[in-house]
This record gives sequence, structure tokens and C-alpha cells, in this order.
Amino acid sequence: MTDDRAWMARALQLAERGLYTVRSNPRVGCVLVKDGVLIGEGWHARAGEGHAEVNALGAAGERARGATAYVTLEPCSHFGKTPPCADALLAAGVSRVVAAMQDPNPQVAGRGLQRLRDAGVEVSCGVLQAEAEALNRGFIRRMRGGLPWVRLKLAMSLDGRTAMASGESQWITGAAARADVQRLRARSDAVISGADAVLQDSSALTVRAEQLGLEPALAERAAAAQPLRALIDGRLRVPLDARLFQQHGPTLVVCHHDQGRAGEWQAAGSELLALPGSAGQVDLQALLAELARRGCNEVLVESGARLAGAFWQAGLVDELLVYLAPTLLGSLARPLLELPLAQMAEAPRLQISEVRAVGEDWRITARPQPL
Ligand code: AOF
Ligand code: ZN
Repeated sequence: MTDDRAWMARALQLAERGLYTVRSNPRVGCVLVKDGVLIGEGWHARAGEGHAEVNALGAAGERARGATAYVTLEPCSHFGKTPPCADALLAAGVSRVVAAMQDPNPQVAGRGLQRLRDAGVEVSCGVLQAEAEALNRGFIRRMRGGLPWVRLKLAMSLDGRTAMASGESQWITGAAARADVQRLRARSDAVISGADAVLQDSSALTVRAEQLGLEPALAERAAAAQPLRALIDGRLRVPLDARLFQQHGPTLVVCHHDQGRAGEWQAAGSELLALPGSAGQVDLQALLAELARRGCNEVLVESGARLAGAFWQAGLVDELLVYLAPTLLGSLARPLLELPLAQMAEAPRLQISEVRAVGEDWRITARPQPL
């Protein structure tokens, strides 16, 4: 049993190699072991390419007969972009399969494990399950609920302010925190921002290989798989000559009415999406559902205080990441989040799950308290 956990830990490490590139698919790793010896390993690198099990079987070859497969996700049983892994494991003669968790994809959902059991393979599930789920929170959320996992990233001074009254806000945090945000972007399938932030900071919302602080080959692969950028710009205030539209492929611009101008954005290589909401705001939940429909598992909201407050108030934030910078911006500066609360009773409770040093800054991760 302790061996099972150790081999699964290795499979999870392999799965993590897909962190920045798998996109709409889950991150999955697989190790093949025979007589206590590792005979093959593999991971899923990109949607459309080989699944972890198939890659591990390829590495093990004939030796896979009679081996145990450790997989961080239930082997698939369906024909997607690739044929079923359960069948590949059977064909290779694997005699035992240990999975960390069931596949939440309704096309699989236990059928992969059942097929293996029916064929006489010894199957167990649930080894290092919490760790496996943590790696694929977004995929699980999208498969079960049709929405992505939403991270809201904010940066503030020690006195809880985010920008000067003028709006000037860049570089509160140091280089290490900026690299950390680059990695958050890189693991996300979409980055959402608002017109205020983009106009103020002329941010391009791209992943830049040299700023990721990763090993060069991995950084290049991560930067080659840029997340989709979604700009919430209800009244189409961000001009097409903004930096955002000049770099790295398409941006999805979300507005109230497309004003018959969709062709202009299309000609610039972007897309205009009209999503009317209420009270002059676009329907954020509809946007998230649309992103999930397009295969986004994890999204990062990097916006100004107003849009950040709107996401929070709509109950759409799964994780809040606050970078705390060792500075004071003073009492004229803007608050972190626009959240007009009048009474203590309205103040939400959060659970802080992690506090860690990032260079000279600190990163606090918090989740809304489950009801
Ligand atoms: C596995 N191993 O490495 C992955 C799995 O379109 P496809 O063929 O890539 O299938 C994608 C689905 O397969 C995905 O939604 C998930 O259910 C499963 N992913 N399964 O056994 C893997 N990536
Ligand atoms: Zn598969």
C-alpha cells in the first residue's frame, strides 16, 4: 500500500508536466511497474496527443504484460480525439490498475474502471485522490458543473490599497511576484480582464517565456500555448490599436451589443461576443459558461477593483489570490475590491488556505467559506 502511494506520487509528478500545455484536457500521469521495478512512464502533454497510459505503454513495450499501471485519472473508455486507454491497457496485458480518481467526464465516469474489472484486471481507485483532484480542479468543475475554476488575482499594499487615486498602479509587487502571475496565466485556459484595467495599464495579458522563471524548454512550450484572452468591454471602449490586440492571436471581446461592428474585430483577428446582462453589466456567469463550452478549465481574472468586485458579488470566484507588497499607498489610494458593504453581517467569511513568500512580497490564497 505504501508502494502504491509512492508510485502514484511519481505519476502525479509526471502529470504536472502537462500543467501549462494540456488545455481543455486533464493533466494525467502514468507509471508502469513490474516486480517492484519501473518499466515505463508517460504523461499527457496536449489535447489531441497521446494520453498518459498510451505514452507509458509505448515506453514499456512488451514488458507491460503482467505489470501494474498507476494512473492519476481513471483510464478513458471512449473514443475522443484518441481511442480508449482502457482497451490499450487490456491489449498490453496489464494485470493491475491503480487510479487516483474516477474521471468526471460523463463519457467515462466509471466505465473505464468497469471495463478493466470486467476483463479480469485487478482495479483499485482513490490512492492520493486529494492530490489528483487538486491538479485538475478546473477540469472537474467544468465536467460536473459546466463552469471553469475561477481564480481572482489582486495585488495590494500593506494598507490594503491597490492603485493611486489617479489609477496609476503598475509595479506594486516585485519581479518574483510578477513571474508567479505569469505562471498563473500560463496554467489558465483563459485570462479575463476589463476595459478599465486594459486602458489603464495597456496590459497585453500574454504569457512571456522569459518571465516565467521556468526551465527554458518548458517555458517555450508554455508560451506557445497562450491562454485565450477575454476582455470585458461592455461599451467597446478599448480601441483596436490597443497593445492587447497587437499581440499573440485572438482576443474575445465581450460587450452588451455588438453595434453591428463584429466585422471590425474579426478583421483584426479577434472576436466580438454580445452578452447582455442587467444593470449595464455583462452577464459574467454567461461568459464563464461560454468559456467552459469552449473547453476552458481554469480561468484567471486580472482586472481592476470594479470588475473584481462584480465577480466576487456574483459568487463566481473559487479562489482569491492576493499579493501583498511591502509598501503603503496611503488613504487617497483605491481599495482592493469595490465591494460596497454597509454592515458587518454582509462581510463574507473566507478560508485562507495558503500564505507564502514570493520574493519580497507575500501571496495569500483564500477561498469563499463553503455555505
Ligand atoms: C486518460 N488519460 O492522459 C487523459 C484522459 O479527446 P481525447 O481523446 O484526448 O479524450 C479526452 C478525454 O479523455 C478527457 O476529457 C478525459 O475524460 C480523458 N482524458 N484520460 O485516461 C489521459 N488526458
Ligand atoms: Zn485515455
